[in-house]
Amino acid sequence: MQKSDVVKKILAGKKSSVSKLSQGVGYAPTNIALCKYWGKRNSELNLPVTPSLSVALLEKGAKTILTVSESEKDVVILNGKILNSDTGFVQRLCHYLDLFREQAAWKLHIDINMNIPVAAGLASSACGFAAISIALNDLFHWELSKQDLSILARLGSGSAARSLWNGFVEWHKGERDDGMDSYAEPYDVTWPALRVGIVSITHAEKSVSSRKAMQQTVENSVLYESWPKKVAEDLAKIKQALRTNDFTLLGSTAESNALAMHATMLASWPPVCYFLPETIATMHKIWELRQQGIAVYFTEDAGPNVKLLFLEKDVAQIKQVFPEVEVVSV
Ligand code: 2P0
Repeated sequence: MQKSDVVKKILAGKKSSVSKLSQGVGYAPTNIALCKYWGKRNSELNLPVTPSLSVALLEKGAKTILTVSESEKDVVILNGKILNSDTGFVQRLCHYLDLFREQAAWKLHIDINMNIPVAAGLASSACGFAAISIALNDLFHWELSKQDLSILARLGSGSAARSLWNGFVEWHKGERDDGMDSYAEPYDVTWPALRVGIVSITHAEKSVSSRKAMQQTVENSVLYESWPKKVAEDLAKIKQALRTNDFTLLGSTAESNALAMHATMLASWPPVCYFLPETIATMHKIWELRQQGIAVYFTEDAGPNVKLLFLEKDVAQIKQVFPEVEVVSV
């Protein structure tokens, strides 16, 4: 089963033709997984080995405007700058758009504005591909459900399946070979006092893509076989924490889940280590703060940056210890 077969299923009876200068607009928030997605059962369709659960960051994300153009090729503009067409990011986007072109009939200006660094472990591909799927739906007037858009976004990047909604979102792993049951849905609780603090260690692009790191971990990490069990336990605990507003359970489970994910990749060969010395120093600072009775936990993705989890009442204390932290509501 190819990506294009899934697109055909979802777009059956819909048109993908437009006139020049038509526009489509999409916005998607970025998301931070509290229970991580790490490993695929199908890498063509980005079908995960396990379910995962994330929280969207309010006001952090990607806005994309697609304009049908007369150019001979797609032009990608990121935060006002035209990107070179042979960068990995542009090639990935253009291949994704190829899935929706009928006889290459149209080319696009793809104008993306993102207020998070690209490819530094802050889920830029998640909000990027979700925003593009929403903008395509707008451009072509497909009127797809969010469930279908979640599937289309997943074909661009797995974690993009979760970026269609604000708040807490669960991505079901699904069982089917065609992935039509592997989409995300909101987990319907709110937690207005929860805060995410972004401690940026570096904005540099990561040295190993999460895609490659994930594949290598599944293929040769001796610890990977324990990962699905860990996720099943953590997912249940996180849902319980969300239902009962139990911050200690939420924070400790999310932190433990992230560390277990990093342990699986450290145990692969060649080893994958996204931590920099400053990442580890930040982790120790957080553990010290907890010793002092401050309820702060962390999570980390495929990059060296650290995301703190804490409650609104502790914002001042957290800012004192981490003056450079960017505090985001969820
Ligand atoms: C997540 N990450 O759940 C996990 C945790 C990074 C660490 O999803 O190959 O860019 O496009 O499906 O979604 C990053 O991987 O990978 C990711 P692809 P993706 O957020």
